[in-house]
Amino acid sequence: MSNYHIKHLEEYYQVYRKSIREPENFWEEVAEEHFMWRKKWDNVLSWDFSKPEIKWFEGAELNITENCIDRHLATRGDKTAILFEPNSPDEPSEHITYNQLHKRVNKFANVLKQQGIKKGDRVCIYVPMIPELAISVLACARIGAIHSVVFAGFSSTALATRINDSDCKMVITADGSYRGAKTIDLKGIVDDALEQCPDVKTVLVAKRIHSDIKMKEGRDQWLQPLLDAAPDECKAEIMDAEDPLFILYTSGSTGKPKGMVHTTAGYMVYTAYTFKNVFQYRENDVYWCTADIGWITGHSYIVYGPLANGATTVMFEGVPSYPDFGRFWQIVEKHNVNQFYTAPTAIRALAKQGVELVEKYDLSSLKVLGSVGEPINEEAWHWYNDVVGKNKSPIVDSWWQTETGGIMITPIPFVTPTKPTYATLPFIGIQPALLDESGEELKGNQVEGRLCIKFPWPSIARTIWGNHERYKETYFSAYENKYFTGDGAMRDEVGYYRITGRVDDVIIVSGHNLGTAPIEDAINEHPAVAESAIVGFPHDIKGSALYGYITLTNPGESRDHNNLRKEINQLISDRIGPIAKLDKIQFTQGLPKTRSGKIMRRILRKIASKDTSNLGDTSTLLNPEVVQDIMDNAL
Ligand code: 7RM
Repeated sequence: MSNYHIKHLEEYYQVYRKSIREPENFWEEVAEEHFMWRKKWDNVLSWDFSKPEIKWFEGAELNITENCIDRHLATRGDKTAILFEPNSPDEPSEHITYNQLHKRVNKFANVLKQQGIKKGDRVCIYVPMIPELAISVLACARIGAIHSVVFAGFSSTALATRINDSDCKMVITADGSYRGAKTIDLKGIVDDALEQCPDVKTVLVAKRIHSDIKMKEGRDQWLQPLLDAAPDECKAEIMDAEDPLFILYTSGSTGKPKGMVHTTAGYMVYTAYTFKNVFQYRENDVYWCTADIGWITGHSYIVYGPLANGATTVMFEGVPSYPDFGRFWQIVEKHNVNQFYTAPTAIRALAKQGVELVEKYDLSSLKVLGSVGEPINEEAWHWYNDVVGKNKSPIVDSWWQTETGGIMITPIPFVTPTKPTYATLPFIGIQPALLDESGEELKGNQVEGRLCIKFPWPSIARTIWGNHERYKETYFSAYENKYFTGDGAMRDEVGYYRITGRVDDVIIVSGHNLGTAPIEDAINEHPAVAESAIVGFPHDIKGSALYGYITLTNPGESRDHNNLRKEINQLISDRIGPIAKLDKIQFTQGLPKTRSGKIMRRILRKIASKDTSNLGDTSTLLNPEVVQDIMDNAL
């Protein structure tokens, strides 16, 4: 039996049990069968969560780009590796084959070397969703430079903080970017950021929007002429299994962003293995993840996971709303997309537009529909399942984090029966535990607690760049000998997990622990409601009471708001119980979201508690104007 591709539920349980009983044998078999090693490991795993120190495949040597590119050339040289779909539907798509990708990555790697970048150097990549983004990531990996991709929607301050935290020597960027009908002056943002970054010696600039930009003599260079002149063969640097592959920043609720460090071999094995199974990818399928490569979802499931499997991965430059809200479905039809992976925030935005724009397109190629990033509320789940999936494409609600590197709790499509709002079962090799506040593990089913992981998996982040103490403090100190995720979850009667949200979002009302997700589900059932977010605020008697921020599907329509409030509370009462009724309901124009689409409840909590003197780090906010509006109309 090959453990690599799971095809039915019995097999899942069998492989799962093996992965738990003999994790080292299990991962060793996966690693041996499916990858290209320059040297095999001396030891599969050593770990100590108290330090914490985790090493997978120690002693092994490899280069991840040989696994993602070179080894496919013999059999898949002319197959499309990256299918680039531009912002505008009027611009032609670009098919980059594995042969072409090989050439372009090698050329780029040679340019990096010529510019003095060596193994272990940090390179900041601030590039929009154009092929150069994926290619520069792979070029760094080719020569052993550590890439630090910063989402090209972040401000100059956010960019400067990230460049300086990891001492990047070089920034790769573009003249500008397209985002729907708008263009963004990326190079201008980089110039502003670099005023605070004296150590950056080189800026490479890709041409995308052909805008008239300033180039700083001695620092800035156009990328294309350098690529044109570079040789198209670059020997892959031989890396140790535990050499850092990349840094990716994730913002905490306090303090500066954390530079999560991922290493080479374990990350490769786990992202490849999860990709194959979670999306049931078959040769010649076209796979599309709508995330930006600036997030972990893009690193693991646009670039590394798909390419390690020789897949065709779509890279979309634009936004779901341009030229209209049918753009996603138009792309699915155009490229016959088989696996589609997106976020609940996008699903809710599209659902709000109705079904016409979906039904206009032929979506019959779709086989698997993924969701990631936030709890998917029940209404959005059904809409996705029924309207997009026509009830035949399973919804893969995949729970994971920047820190976990790969998908952790998820259905395997056509294997695990799905259940609305449930991420269902732990993936192969993952050992979750639910803990109560005193740190006691909750055994058995039908329990709710804090989600921890008891045993290392290959793609767990190894440290926070420059601050191992913070890594230990954040993830390994809440509960002894366990990785703490920061999320709350419940386990149902058959052992399925439902993620209820960040633990700091759990609200205790009159001694009852209430997760935000189920309450928001109830509210969203109301036909007038588009989106909602619940937070707690101090209450004399209940300890905490609930404050709801609600956006309406049709904000222009005149409605009796007090009546609406009553109907919403009635729904909550029916679905969850009177304990979960909201004390205050504010109708808002929008909800504050991070640029990766997560609702920033931290800010809503402050507004509800009338504590707005310091809102904390708001630099990752997508729509700051909404915050002012909410503050002005707070109850
Ligand atoms: C992949 C990613 C991580 C946080 C995580 C959760 C939340 C992600 C789900 C989810 C419920 C899901 N990385 N989250 N996926 N919550 N169901 N399927 O998003 O580092 O940016 O965020 O996102 O709270 O801890 S991330």
